[in-house]
Amino acid sequence: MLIRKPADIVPSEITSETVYRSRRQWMARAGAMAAAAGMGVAGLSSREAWAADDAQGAPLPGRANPDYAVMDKQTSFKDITTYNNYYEFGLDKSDPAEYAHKLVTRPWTVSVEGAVARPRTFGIDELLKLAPMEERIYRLRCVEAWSMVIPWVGYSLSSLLKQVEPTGNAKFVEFVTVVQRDNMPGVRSRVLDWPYVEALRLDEAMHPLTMLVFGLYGRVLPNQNGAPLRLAVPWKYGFKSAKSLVAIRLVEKRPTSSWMNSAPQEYGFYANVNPEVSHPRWSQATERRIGEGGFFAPKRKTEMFNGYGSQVASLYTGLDLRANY
Ligand SMILES: Nc1nc2c(c(=O)[nH]1)N[C@H]1C(S)=C(S)[C@@H](COP(=O)(O)O)O[C@H]1N2
Ligand SMILES: [Mo]
Repeated sequence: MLIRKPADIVPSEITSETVYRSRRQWMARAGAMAAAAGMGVAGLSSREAWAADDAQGAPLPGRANPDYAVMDKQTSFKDITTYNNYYEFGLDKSDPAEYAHKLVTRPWTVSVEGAVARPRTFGIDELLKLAPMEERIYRLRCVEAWSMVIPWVGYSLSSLLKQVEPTGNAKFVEFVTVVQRDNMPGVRSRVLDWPYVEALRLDEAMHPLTMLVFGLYGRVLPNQNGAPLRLAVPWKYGFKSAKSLVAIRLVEKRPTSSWMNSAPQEYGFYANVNPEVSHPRWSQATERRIGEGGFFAPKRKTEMFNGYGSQVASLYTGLDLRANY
């Protein structure tokens, strides 16, 4: 098959391909939902299918990117959207799914600022059109020793960063997330300082694996997963993947993240997944895959860099990964 370069594809073709894929994926998922409900595909009337569609969010298709797709079984939509960490909505895994409907996700802007030649505030609709949407299947490994496999929809963060032209002084990238005091019951607690802030080294932020995410399972992100946009940095512990971003700052000095601030001996700047370096209170050698057979299921061995070593290990040549946890 002849595969054309993106430059050879005219925008009208991209639009029709997107619509086609959207429809095809939507039909596949409507089929899956009907099957899950014990009906045939034909058993789901279009009215019911569209109602289910509403309940799960609008379609947001992405072109499958096989270079960034792990082969592990994907975690179910239900588990991905009901077992969450989003402390602004509470500390229990079920709190985000229960309370995040209060999050106001429109209008939404993201200010990209600091050591850049062209600082700019982007509206969410601009960001949705900034680069072609891709579907990438990533592992997410939480520092709490559980993991999931999630089909994200979005594009490389580098596509956005290139637009603002980082200057020579840009060494780190700080990510600031939203605080909506009246809508977020968790921000009354002082477990963390709000807003939740995370950061990466510039080369980590520019790595193609580092993803700006707008959707999952072919739909716009549910609020509890970080709507309307969040990070996915698959070789690091999940807490680096900040949700509901409002500002991205390019800076010269290494920022202190919320987690470093709250417990510096437990959470370092790098937070690369590393089975050989224990958290002070538990081992990181194994993990529980959410949805896999409950309490008695055998644990999986955690992989160095969460299995992404061939792509990212070179970022850390010469760095002591025990000291730089
Ligand atoms: N703003 C914000 N982002 C956040 C968190 C949070 O509490 N607040 N939790 C982090 C942690 S600890 C993890 S494991 C992932 C979980 O993402 P998920 O709920 O979509 O699986 O989000 C990360 N991003
Ligand atoms: Mo986490």
